[in-house]
Amino acid sequence: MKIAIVCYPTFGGSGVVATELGIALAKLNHEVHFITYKQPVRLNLLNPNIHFHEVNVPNYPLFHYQPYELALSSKLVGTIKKYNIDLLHVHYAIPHAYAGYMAKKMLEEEGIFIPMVTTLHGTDITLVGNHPYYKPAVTFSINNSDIVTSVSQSLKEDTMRLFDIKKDIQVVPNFIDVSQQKTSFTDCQRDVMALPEERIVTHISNFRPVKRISDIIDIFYNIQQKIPSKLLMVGDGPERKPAEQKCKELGIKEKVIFLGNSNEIDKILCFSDLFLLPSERESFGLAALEAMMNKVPVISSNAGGIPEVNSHGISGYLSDVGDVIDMSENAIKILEDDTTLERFKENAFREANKFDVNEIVPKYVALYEGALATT
Ligand code: GMT
Repeated sequence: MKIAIVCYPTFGGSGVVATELGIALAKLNHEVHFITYKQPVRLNLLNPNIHFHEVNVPNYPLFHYQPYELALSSKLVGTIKKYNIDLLHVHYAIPHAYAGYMAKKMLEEEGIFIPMVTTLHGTDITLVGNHPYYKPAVTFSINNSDIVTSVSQSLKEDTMRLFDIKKDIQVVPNFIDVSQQKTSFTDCQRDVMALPEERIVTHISNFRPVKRISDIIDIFYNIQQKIPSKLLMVGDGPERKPAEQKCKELGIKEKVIFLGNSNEIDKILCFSDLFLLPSERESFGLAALEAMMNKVPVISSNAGGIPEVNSHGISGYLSDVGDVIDMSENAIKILEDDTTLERFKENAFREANKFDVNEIVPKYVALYEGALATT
């Protein structure tokens, strides 16, 4: 098949999933065309089946807001025609499903019929898409996609509750490639980050308010009072500065390392002992799954789709949003002895295997085949 993928090229989970999906499809000998405004951060172009087409938006002073949707839909029309693309898969409804629908309609005028699969990722539904300014356009784009998928059962339920949806939504969970887990667990260079007797606690995100960064600092503050430890904060966003300030005020500045955005997530997770994800909302929690694949147990909230990924008492623990005491106690329970930590690490890895690329990508391929059969 020839598949066009539209996504955000940044560090966010939706872009990562779209990129990994494209890579997996290319390995299965499908021809994959990424169409976005920048090369996706995790995309390695050294595969003859992978192509990247940049969407350019010319800057015109009349426009207060440059019309990205217009440029994207035009680019889609051109690329789909030039490469005889069979199917369009857009990740994140806003504005991708909207632009994709316009491209579909323009192509129909020329007698070209192309199915569009829309994957909902989370904030496109629960935060941004639900805003009254966007809601009618998001509802329309979802209802006019040929196939709609969501990354968790929880997100499907949120979508049905928040929007007037006339389409069936298929749940296709996010995935990881367990075979990519090459880093040897004995050669993690953890001494670069911590003393031998210290545990390493990690958080990775875009540092948006929804991640409850302040809770992470509170939880770590409690942990380090009982257990020698370091906290690695990976990523960047609006809550980073306040978090750095809070660490100073609590007197734990020396124990918390802010690493910024990183392309070396596997290396960081390799020497991590625990992952914190106390989010207010989370449709899935790909970062938690990536941690589990690297044998890192997860202390998380029970928001959204996280319970579909992190199994309570097995791969980590779940607590109510904001219950930092419970999260701290659970973290200490896992970290305080080597045997317990080792058990949780093995469990986390075993649970992560349920989301291996070989289990999940065939589900997308089956949906593509179904969509093509009815076009
Ligand atoms: O919040 C983020 O981490 C970024 C956001 C995005 O749009 O990329 O992530 C969403 O999609 C990810 C991939 O499907 C999910 O794993 C995240 O849970 C989801 N974030 C939220 O729902 C807040």
